[in-house]
Amino acid sequence: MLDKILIANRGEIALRVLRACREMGIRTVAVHSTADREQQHVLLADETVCIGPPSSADSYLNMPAIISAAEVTNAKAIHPGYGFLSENADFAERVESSGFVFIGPRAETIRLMGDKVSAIRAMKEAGVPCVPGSGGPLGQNDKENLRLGREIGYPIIIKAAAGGGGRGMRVVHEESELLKAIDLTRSEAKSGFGDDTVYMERYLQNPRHVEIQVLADEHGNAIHLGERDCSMQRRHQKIIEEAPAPGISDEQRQHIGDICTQACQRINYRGAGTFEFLFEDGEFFFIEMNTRVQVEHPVTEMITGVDIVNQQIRIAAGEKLPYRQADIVVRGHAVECRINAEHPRTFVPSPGRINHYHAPGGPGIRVDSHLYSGYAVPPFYDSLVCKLIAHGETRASALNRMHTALGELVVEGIETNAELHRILVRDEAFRAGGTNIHYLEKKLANSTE
Ligand code: MV4
Repeated sequence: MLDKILIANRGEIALRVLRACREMGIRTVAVHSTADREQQHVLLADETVCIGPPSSADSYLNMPAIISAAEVTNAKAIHPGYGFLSENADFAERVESSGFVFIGPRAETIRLMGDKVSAIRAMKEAGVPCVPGSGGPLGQNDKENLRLGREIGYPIIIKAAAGGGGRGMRVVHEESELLKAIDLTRSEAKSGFGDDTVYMERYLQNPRHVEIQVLADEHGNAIHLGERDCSMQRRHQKIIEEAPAPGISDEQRQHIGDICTQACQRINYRGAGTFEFLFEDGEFFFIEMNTRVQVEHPVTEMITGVDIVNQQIRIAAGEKLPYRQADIVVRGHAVECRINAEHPRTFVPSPGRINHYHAPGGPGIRVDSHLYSGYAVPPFYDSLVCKLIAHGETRASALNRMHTALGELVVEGIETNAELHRILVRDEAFRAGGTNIHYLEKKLANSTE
């Protein structure tokens, strides 16, 4: 087993990884910026290394500093968490070539999935249903692009191959706008990502965002842990996630899940991963694959009992998955509310000192947060400060428990979006289940009219 792991992240996920290590008897190294000396995981870690100034570019994205920290502390492996360097193929490569274990997929897999065109091509070949589209990069031939557009049918979405997560996209409603839109997306992609490759898909107008969690070991075994619905979002930031997705039958789950595990075996995937789908009119359409542990992984852990971070570490250590698909049983329903340090109406970040913090509790409640009374939320990073997770035998019970938990939560000294969550968990349409990716933005627009 890996005896010492360096955690190349901060906030709640760094604490989550630290807890997994502790439980497994693995020593921990916390690397942190000068702004993060008081982070809960830094205070709890066996060893700490300051890797740079507050700016992420000089600390959490500073590859030489992180690898040097692994060298001086004699860590065996690096867990990248999410964000920062977690999906950086060059980092994974440098970690491995420096003699450390990267807790994640092979660098070549990260690279394959980072390019959305090659990801879609690989998934299509592996039998995963994709959105009807160009199936490859667009060329410079206007006539050919117009023909492709007509074949796919309008509305169409142009996406940058190097984009993803909502960056570098443009919707085209009619043929007369197509060529201009391709040009614009191309030049934005060039300046934003240094790669002007773009592709085309049929634009789905009212989909839900449903994703499948997978685990694959180095010995050719792969399982899925069912799906999550992450449709409650604003500007590509997820606000609430849940598992299982409302309205998806056991048969549908097994069908799409089996497709994903077979695809993992076909591409020789390793580690935890997520297949992102748009779900519309009962059909799944693959859009992207994430090669990291995700913010919303706890809802899957709550309904399956599988510790995803523990499994990531075991897989990285070369162990075989201890589960076969038949061992995975979905039990009940789980919901996660992301509590952000932000102004409740403007959504502007609200950093500052927490005078008073009180975490909720009770049956079915889990709190993943690095907050404590007296901690100061720095202004330099993501505004996620607390994840409230509620599990219940039914969706209604999980939502009721969440509502109770939100009532107990106290975060004083900064502003948060907790009140928005209190409204959403009682929202009639959300409670009915199956609201789409546009629901929250429409609701917010109506409430400020
Ligand atoms: C789409 C789409 C509709 N049709 N692709 C946005 C983030 C990136 N992961 C892909 N995205 C979308 N791709 C087709 N063919 C709509 C979105 C989209 C979206 C997807 C998931 C969650 C929230 C979203 C918000 C706006 C647009």
